[in-house]
Amino acid sequence: MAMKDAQPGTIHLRDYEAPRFLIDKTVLRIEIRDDDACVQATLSLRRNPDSQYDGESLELYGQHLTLNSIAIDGCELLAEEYSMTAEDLTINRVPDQFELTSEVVIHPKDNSSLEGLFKSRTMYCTQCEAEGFRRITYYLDRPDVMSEFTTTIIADKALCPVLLSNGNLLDSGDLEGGRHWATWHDPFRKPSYLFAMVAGDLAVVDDSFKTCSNREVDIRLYVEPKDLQKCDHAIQSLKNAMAWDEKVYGREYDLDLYMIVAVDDFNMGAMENKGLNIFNTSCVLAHPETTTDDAFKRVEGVVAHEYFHNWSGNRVTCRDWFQLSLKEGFTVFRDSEFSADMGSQTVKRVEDVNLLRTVQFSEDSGPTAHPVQPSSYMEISNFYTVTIYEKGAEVVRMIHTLLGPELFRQGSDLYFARHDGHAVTIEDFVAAMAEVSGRDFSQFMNWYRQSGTPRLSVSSEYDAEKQRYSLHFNQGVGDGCSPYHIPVKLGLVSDRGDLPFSSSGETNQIIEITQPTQTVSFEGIAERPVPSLLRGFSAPIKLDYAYSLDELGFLMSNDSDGFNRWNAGQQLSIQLMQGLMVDYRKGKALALDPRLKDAFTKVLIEPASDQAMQALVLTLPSEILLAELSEVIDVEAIHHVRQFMCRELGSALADDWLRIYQANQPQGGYRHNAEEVARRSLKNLALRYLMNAGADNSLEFVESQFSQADNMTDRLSALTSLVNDPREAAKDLAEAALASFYQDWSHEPLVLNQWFQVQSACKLPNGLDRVVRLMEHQAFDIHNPNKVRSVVGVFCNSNPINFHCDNGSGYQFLAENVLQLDKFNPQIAARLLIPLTKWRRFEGARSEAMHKQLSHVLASPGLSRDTYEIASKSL
Ligand code: B3K
Ligand code: ZN
Repeated sequence: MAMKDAQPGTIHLRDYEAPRFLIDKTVLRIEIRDDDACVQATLSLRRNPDSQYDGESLELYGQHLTLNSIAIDGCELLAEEYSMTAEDLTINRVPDQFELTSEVVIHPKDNSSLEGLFKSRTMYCTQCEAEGFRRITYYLDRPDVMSEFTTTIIADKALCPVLLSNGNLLDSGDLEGGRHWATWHDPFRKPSYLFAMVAGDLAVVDDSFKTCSNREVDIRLYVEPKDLQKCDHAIQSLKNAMAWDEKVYGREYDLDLYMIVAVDDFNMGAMENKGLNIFNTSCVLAHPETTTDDAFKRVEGVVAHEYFHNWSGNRVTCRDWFQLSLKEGFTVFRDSEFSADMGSQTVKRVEDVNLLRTVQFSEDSGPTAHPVQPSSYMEISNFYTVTIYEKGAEVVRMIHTLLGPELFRQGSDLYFARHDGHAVTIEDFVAAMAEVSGRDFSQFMNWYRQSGTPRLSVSSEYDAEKQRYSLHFNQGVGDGCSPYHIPVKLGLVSDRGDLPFSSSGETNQIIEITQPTQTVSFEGIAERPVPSLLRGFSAPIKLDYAYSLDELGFLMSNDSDGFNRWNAGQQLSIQLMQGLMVDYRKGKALALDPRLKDAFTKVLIEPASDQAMQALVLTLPSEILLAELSEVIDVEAIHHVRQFMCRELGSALADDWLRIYQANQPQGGYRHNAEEVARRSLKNLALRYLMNAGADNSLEFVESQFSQADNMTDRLSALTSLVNDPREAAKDLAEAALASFYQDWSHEPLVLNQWFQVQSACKLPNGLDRVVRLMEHQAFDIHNPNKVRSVVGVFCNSNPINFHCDNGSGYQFLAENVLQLDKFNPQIAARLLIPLTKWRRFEGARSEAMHKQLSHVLASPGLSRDTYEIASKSL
């Protein structure tokens, strides 16, 4: 809805009211015509016995619909019997039980919001979560109205030979004039947000999976014919996920058919529609020649995520959208455990925590912060956030940590059994966990209801005489904030390894912090240990403990917890870089602390059992993380100090990097397995350091890797190093490499996205000019969200030194693009605006310039509800 003068209203959790009517059956007939589509809906409605409502009117949601006719029990309604606004249709008087039929016309070809029924390239497809179904027909478009759907699709047979919807194919046939039809029936009741249909000219890859009860499930992956070679990884990931969910959660797939359709124009990663997932091509297609190892991982994770939703989201769904994290937090936790099991636990944990600490902590301390269970919203699309997803997953992880795997499984079994086929709340989920464990989760609920990242300060005390070691915990509980229930997994590390706790004989213990201040003492501790706190990142908090640099170096090599070994290294680098930032601001010469060099050397010379971990330990914290940790963000200081460290570590350890680079050259052709992925990541890190150091032969290495690579990981890594190299000699090489890369891949949209990303993220000066030119490139398309994310999104989120360039032109660029996008795709526009909302974190001039552009956005006429909400909350 365009916001003219009226401000969009706010919807509150406290106002939740059970639906006044229910829809037992939904029968749809969707006819795709040359210029539009005609949707006939037959809904079996009845009064909801659980509703207090005793009035006679019925209100249905509907947007951008042209109504042709509407009837109750076959009786056409007269104009005075109903009324309409831009967002709903109200029938003045309805019986207690009746059949409502309606016919509307919609315009998929003009639907650039990519919500509801829209066209992506040659294909028609839908996206209904959260409130897109109301753009298809008048409906009780809310998740607690669950219905049995039967859908007939009619379309031109030559243009759209494939017609799909949820569930099973009932029947199909030909019609006159080269048209045909197909009828699908989904036996599982579902909310309208899980409805999907697809019509297009698609190729299919067939496979099957035998479930634990020996049922054969057909797997079908629909793609454009040119992408048929890129399906293996997604299919294998799906089969792995199906087997994993049976083993770990006892969840079997329920239909005989599981379909995935890949589309190019999609607002997010993928959508878990019952039996018919729709995926952004970027999250399903993978082939070594076109796809990096990171993208392979993403495909595995997203395919699993959508599959796991079949239980956590579809069979048991959300009562209302305030419960979004009920399905998203839980499902992210599930997919993250799955990915960890498929690869390395510690690597996956480090990746997740990096995302949480950079993006989620930043959201949680800014103007769009919200609890995992929000209490209000203007536009629900704005709430598909890292808080709902990643922090939500961390909260579920804490429940898992508190209960242990067996009780957690009993809790999830109870949850699924008790609520199967229902729309429920976060409280219902936690109640199941409380019931099986006999634990009291009332204080724990603060994790769901309060926003902000808790800070836990810890200090230690050792009494040598009494052999007692004490830890004092203090949760700095802010105004109006109640203390959290924080599980802190810890160990005590000495020169001889972890000390056992006398209470259990174990070397790990989970301490539950519930008070604002709390002291925990351990007896029988014969020497002063170094505490290893928050092992495995057992709670999503900021932990303060005054580690000395030596203690961090010690933990880096001696902690038995892999995550904390990595974390100690990160803290060590962070402390040193923060010190250098002070020097930089004072105009002092920078110097590399020998302790970091020593720590790196140790890691470099030890034969690593896990090269992926080795690479992560040797990777310095990102500029984005350093910014997030700053009181006031000094973009230049962060950039220059980090560049300095990369250069110094590169040259100080050049021999080691060279040895690593050479020792890990591919042997015997490309393979995609955990070991080879790890090897590539370490090798490419070594190449980056050699390039940073400006090593003599590094340009030769990078050039030959670029031209000889037999996979996209190595090729793109070389290209990235080349494009970011400040040396004069690298300039022409980089230009040539970009040109030949484009030549080779101009027919592959997903590869071009990477080509765009490398350039948008380039840290060399004049970044904005480059990005403006990229947007004029023939391969750029502002209507394709992947392209917008690759160019504008990457520039504004991942290229701070250029986005925040002195004259404020980066901010103006972003504001202009947001306003343009807002006219046709509000969801993407609102999301893109986020970097400007952080204006309070920057110093004077930048802060003002950002504020000015944000105000300009808010003052612009006709803003969408999406963009209005983000802008107005941030000023
Ligand atoms: N449930 C979808 C997200 C829908 C976003 C709507 N704006 C994908 C997922 O989380 O699995
Ligand atoms: Zn999800």
